[in-house]
Amino acid sequence: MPIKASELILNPDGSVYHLNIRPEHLSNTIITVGDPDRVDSVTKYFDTIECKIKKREFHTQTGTYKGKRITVISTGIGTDNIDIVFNEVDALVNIDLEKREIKKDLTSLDIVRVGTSGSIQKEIPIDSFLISEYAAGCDSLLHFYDSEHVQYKAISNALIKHTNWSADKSTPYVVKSNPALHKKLSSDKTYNGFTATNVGFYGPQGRILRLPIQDNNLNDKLASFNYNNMPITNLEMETAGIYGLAGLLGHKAVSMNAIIANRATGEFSKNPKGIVDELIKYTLEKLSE
Ligand code: R1P
Repeated sequence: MPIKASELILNPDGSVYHLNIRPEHLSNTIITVGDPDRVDSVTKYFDTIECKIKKREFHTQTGTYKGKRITVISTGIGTDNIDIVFNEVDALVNIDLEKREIKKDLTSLDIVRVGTSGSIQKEIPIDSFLISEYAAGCDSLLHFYDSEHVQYKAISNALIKHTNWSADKSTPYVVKSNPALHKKLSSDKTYNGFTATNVGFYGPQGRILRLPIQDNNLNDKLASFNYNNMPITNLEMETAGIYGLAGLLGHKAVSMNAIIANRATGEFSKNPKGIVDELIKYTLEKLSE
């Protein structure tokens, strides 16, 4: 049965609904960034650019870096957008858009997030690079999918117990990076991390401006959690969704974080753009090796 027009929405030119791109616009190696302006910050290092396509917060450019074809896509902020980007990117390679049928031979994409993040450990300083080996999703995205088989339940159960996690909040899910891609992007320049992906920037990450929060000690409890010598290292807003959906769809993913804030010391980078630029160059070099 073909997938109905209401379920897989295509634009009149055959492109997928939100990303606005067609299969020929996509490389099998993808860099995702949160900020749409960061797409140019990546592709300014490219040898060639073959397309630039925008719709809403989703800006896409495909080109080559040292001869390697790479697509850069902005996701905007949050795992709700990750749901859109990952399902549409997957449809571009794994669904025959004319027949509206899942292809027999599936393609596995390499997907690298290049984003910013705040450390919650004193020892992981601002202006460093962190690569997320594991991620704990405090959003609910993965719970909408049949996803038990990609989750690390023993870790999430330990986390729930350690933090005395309120049942009013979505149950955290723990997911993992692709080991081969994690290894390829790791070096002595990267801290290895366990990233907590939060559903907001203020209350959900323990920031208090005017509103009191449900658990004043949540960040301290996350920082003191330790599963087999693996503490939670940093907070951001996409990685767990990326790992969860990549795992379910059969893609390889890893998340690279420029640490621009340290929540334990209260510091913020004096040059966040500079460290993001360094992480972009590092990631492009590693991908082209
Ligand atoms: C919040 O300011 C945003 O910055 C971080 C968070 O994950 C969230 O998307 O990443 P990006 O800089 O990649 O957007």
